[in-house]
Amino acid sequence: MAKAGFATIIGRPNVGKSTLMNTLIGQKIAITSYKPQTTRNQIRTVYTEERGQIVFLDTPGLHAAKDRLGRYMLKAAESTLKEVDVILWLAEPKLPKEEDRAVMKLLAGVKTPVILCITKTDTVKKVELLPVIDAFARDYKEVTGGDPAAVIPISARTKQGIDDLKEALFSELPEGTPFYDSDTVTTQTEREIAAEIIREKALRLLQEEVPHGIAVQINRMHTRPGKNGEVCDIDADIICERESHKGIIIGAGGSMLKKIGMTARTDIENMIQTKVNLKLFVKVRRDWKDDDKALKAYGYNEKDLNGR
Ligand SMILES: Nc1nc2c(ncn2[C@@H]2O[C@H](COP(=O)(O)OP(=O)(O)OP(=O)(O)O)[C@@H](O)[C@H]2O)c(=O)[nH]1
Ligand SMILES: [Mg+2]
Repeated sequence: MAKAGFATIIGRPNVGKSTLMNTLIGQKIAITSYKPQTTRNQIRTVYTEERGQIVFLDTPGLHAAKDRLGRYMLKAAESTLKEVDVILWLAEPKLPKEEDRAVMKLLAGVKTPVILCITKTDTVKKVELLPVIDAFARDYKEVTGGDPAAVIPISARTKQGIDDLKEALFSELPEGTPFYDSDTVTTQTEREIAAEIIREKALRLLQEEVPHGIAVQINRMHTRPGKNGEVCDIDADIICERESHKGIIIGAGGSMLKKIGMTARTDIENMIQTKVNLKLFVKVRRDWKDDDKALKAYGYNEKDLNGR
């Protein structure tokens, strides 16, 4: 009988969780960027092959939350730990720091098996990697009193170790029938992915605190017949925290907003395989990251969080 189960991907911000999930499923669903705290929600994807089905949960990086949004993000990650069949914990190929030991303390409280992935191995030499693996194994034992189910060095960039990781994942999953159709790749809606794509471009193009204060809301997404095939009209708001941020997002003569719109449009067109007419508006909503109603409106609703 084939295997079927849930795997959550956790770790510090920016370690490469979303990149790894995209690599595992062979498709870009979760947005990624070189800035920490890119992912804000649970992103569910589905990987199906002969051995069975793995439902992946990509989660926000584990960090010290400063506002309601931050606490929501932490909950989105931590609430998955007890609900899944296996925890995929990602760490950088550097000797464990206090932040890594904080993750170990969190893991000490759950019975779910843990696969520790030392990722970005393309950035270090092999001789540097072995002491890192040893140190993680030793600290893990010290903090949790147990051992990880497996320790696997990988690189999402070169795909090294990905097959070993899949093997380790399947060996932790129970036998069972698949949860989703074999052609399901994600449970995210096209609207949700479109909003995330716009936020990704803002994260990549804007500097410092501006992109971290942004939320994206799709107000309209509607496909109609055009002159040369179908056209999808999308109206979206980019919400920011300050009037000064609004100016930066719009840019001189509207140049920044145009750049965000153009790059987002190309990605959305590739996703839905339809020509897109994207209109972006910038709005200021002060302190939305601490406003319960605003958080819910922008898709950060605690009620929607569950591990499976
Ligand atoms: N060299 C190298 N870079 C990587 C690898 N995996 C991810 N990255 C880079 O690391 C950065 C962060 O990647 P993300 O996938 O967005 O990280 P994340 O853990 O999801 O980050 P948050 O959502 O903010 O918690 C990006 O610049 C990636 O290109 C890897 O295997 N090798
Ligand atoms: Mg991420």
